[in-house]
Amino acid sequence: MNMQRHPSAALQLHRIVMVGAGGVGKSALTVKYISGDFVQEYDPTKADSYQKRVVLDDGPCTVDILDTAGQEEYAAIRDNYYRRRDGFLLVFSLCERDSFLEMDQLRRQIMRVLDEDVIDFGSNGASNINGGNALSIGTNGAVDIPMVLIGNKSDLADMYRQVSVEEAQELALSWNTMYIETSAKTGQGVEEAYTELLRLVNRRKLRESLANRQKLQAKAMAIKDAQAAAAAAKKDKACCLM
Ligand SMILES: Nc1nc2c(ncn2[C@@H]2O[C@H](COP(=O)(O)OP(=O)(O)OP(=O)(O)O)[C@@H](O)[C@H]2O)c(=O)[nH]1
Ligand SMILES: [Mg+2]
Repeated sequence: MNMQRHPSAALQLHRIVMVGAGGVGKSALTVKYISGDFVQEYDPTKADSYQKRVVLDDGPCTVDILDTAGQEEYAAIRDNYYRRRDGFLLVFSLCERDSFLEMDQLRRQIMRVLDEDVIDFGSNGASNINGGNALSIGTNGAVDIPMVLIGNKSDLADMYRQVSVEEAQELALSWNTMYIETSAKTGQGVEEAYTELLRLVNRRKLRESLANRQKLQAKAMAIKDAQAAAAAAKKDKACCLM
């Protein structure tokens, strides 16, 4: 199989964020993914951070997960969570329609914050290759951000479902991303959700690093051409004087 290896695969750190309303299961999903355990009790989060070594298709990497607060009282500090992050898991509960209806708004907030960073990037002229958000403009002109839509608590969906698969898929499609149903209790879809997001992040970084390399090569060629032209002009001048 012809697999493309990331130029610095061994050093990859992928920084992702859990986003969604209070009580939808962001912490429970994160703990399930990190340790395999299910946290039964509800202890609202302010902000927690976890790290795990994982092996993706092209080698090992470290995933850093920022688990944010869904509770409304923390809404004002969310902007800072989204900065300098590579990917986003947007989580709602299949048993709570309001948490689904909040998704589009939360996505807009992420886009707004990352857009501001693009504007900052333009005005101060600094590079965002390593330090900034994983941002680029997609073919449709929208900012292309690695993101996956998650419908959690699938173990309760038979009894309490308030959001259909079709409407969740439709929303994900309108974001140009994928939709996955999970259960932090049974583990259904959990590994897949994180792995799919990490793949999107990885692909994005690979594309960016190739584009940067091409830009550097083009710059080097332009300098070489300019130097050759200057040398030729100097030679012509010397000939004329003789
Ligand atoms: N049955 C079931 N319960 C779940 C699932 N995921 C989370 N829960 C429960 O839902 C409650 C809230 O889960 P949390 O993970 O703390 O929710 P959160 O999104 O982190 O909430 P905030 O930190 O306030 O934003 C807890 O009692 C969990 O045990 C799931 O997939 N199935
Ligand atoms: Mg939490």
